[in-house]
Amino acid sequence: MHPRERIRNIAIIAHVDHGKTTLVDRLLQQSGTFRDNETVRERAMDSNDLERERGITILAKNTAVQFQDYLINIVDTPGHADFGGEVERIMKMVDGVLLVVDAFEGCMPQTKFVLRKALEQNLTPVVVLNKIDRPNARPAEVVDEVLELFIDLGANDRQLDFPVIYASALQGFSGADPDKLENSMRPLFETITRHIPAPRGAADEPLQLQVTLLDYNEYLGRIAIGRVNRGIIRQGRPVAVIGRDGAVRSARIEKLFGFRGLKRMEISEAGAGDIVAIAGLKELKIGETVADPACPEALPPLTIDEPTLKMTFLVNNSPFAGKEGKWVTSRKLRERLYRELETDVSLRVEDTDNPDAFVVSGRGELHLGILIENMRREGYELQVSKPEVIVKEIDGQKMEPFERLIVDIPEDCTGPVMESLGTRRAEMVNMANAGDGQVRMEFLIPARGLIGYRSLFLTLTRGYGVMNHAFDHYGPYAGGQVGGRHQGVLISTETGVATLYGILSVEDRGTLFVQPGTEVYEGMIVGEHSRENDLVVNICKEKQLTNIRSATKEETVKMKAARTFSLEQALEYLNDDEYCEVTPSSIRLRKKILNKGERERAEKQRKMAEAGAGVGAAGGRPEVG
Ligand SMILES: Nc1nc2c(ncn2[C@@H]2O[C@H](COP(=O)(O)OP(=O)(O)OP(=O)(O)O)[C@@H](O)[C@H]2O)c(=O)[nH]1
Ligand SMILES: [Mg+2]
Repeated sequence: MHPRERIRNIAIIAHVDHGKTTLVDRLLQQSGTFRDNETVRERAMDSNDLERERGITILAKNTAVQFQDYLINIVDTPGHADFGGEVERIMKMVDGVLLVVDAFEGCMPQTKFVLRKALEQNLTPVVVLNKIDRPNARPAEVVDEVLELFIDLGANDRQLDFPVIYASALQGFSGADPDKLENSMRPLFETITRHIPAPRGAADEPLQLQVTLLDYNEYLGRIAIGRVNRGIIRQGRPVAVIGRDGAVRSARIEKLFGFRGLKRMEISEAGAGDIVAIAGLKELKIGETVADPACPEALPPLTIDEPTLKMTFLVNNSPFAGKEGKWVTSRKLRERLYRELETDVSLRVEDTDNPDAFVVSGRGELHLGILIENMRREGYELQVSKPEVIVKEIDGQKMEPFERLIVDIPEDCTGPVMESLGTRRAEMVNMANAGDGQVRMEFLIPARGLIGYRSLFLTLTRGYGVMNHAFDHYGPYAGGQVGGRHQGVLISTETGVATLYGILSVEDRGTLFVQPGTEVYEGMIVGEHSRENDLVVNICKEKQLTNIRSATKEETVKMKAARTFSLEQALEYLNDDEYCEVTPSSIRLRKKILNKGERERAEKQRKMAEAGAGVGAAGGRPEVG
């Protein structure tokens, strides 16, 4: 058992890509966790497939390193705003945070979000100014920005007294003075052990541990991770588990693990302050307390910020349903969605009147997108609707989520970007001109306004713009239509195979999403119209072959490249009357109503209903003039 005074528990927090996982690599390596001849891949903690493909951390993960006689438990957290719920929860496990800030980019929306949470939990911060090796790094300015951020967030004197370590996680050097850097992470290790307090909690009190993270392993099944709040946890001992509803059940700690580098090491016991993994408690859920059976007292429930975005998930009922996936029924879909709730506490799933449809709410498009991506890889087919922000009623007032948005753009794009954000009801709160042709602007914007904005932003900035945003607060509903897609779409009238001839015949109407040979169905969206209205097209038509020569000529005609969508791009693209169909091998966009005649009838009815409502509203107003 590690003595409590020699334990340090820290979380590494930052905006996306500021180098958290790379920093963990370096800490692991320089603490001698790996053998000299051991080859360890980059960003070793980003262990799941999607994380490696996308180069981002999705799930928080634990590790631990030894420095001198200290055991440092480290939690690597995701930086993307959508996984903020994860970060918040993790803060309950630690006593201090390393706030990593990119020495070039400076403070970003998620830097503020995570720091706010850390200060609220009264954690001890250490600031790591990372990527100091970047040629355009501006450490002095960024340190000022960080200090300002602390003051803005109402940090107390003790918190304001944070140490700053300048570092390059990539190249492995660090130091308290940017001009005297050491070729190691030792200065950072020393700052952690000196500045971050040892965990509190008495080992001689009854056991109490709250499950904060869940993991899964083929051999061990479900693994629960948490910090021993007080007492001692022992392998083989009976315990009481207190559910989130307060119900108490009995269980036994079958296997107990401590963290050592990338591995978990079986241990027989761990005392207050340490972070452990428990296997063999099948039903254990996040937020539950594991306690001494003689004293089953629950720890306070974990509070997590509410979801801000919802989507309808439904059974795939497209004409191609069941062709590509293994799991297609509503029972399977429902089971899978409810199973996700066990590990993802920032997700909500609700049944609807329609047994084939479920409302799924999460923290953003990436959060829900990752769930969909995981499901399609597991063999599910499903359809999803356009993401909608969750509007809440607070004290009788309609409130909607607002995001803090920071854009870095070339100076000459300022006008168009401000105008586009203006129509989306963004309010500028800050603007800085770096003097090198780049401008940074900060906005508060209704989350609605950001749905689908990224592609327009990239067009307006010719691809040079960078945008970053994170949830800021719920504010009064801004009202009216905000954002959305302005272009209509091209819709297939036929079910069949797209031909080169068919595609060429409609190419001047807009941008196609499909290539010759793609199977399409009636009502499927096959392109974007260059105008605002939708247009039906037949891209399956075959040219009447009159002679061989024209047939060969056709083959040599070049068509423009089809536009392809990633899953998140597809979700952003959707309109209210459309679905995205997702299968293990395809992402298709479609109209909810596939048949043109039926679609037009429904549209007419909708317009009539709207006009009816409009007349009613206008009726109260006397006509002037
Ligand atoms: N030049 C330089 N690049 C770095 C440094 N640290 C990290 N990077 C690079 O920055 C990118 C992001 O690094 P990650 O470690 O994945 O960042 P992260 O904060 O874990 O990202 P998320 O988990 O997705 O939020 C990678 O390409 C790293 O190689 C550094 O000290 N210097
Ligand atoms: Mg990471």
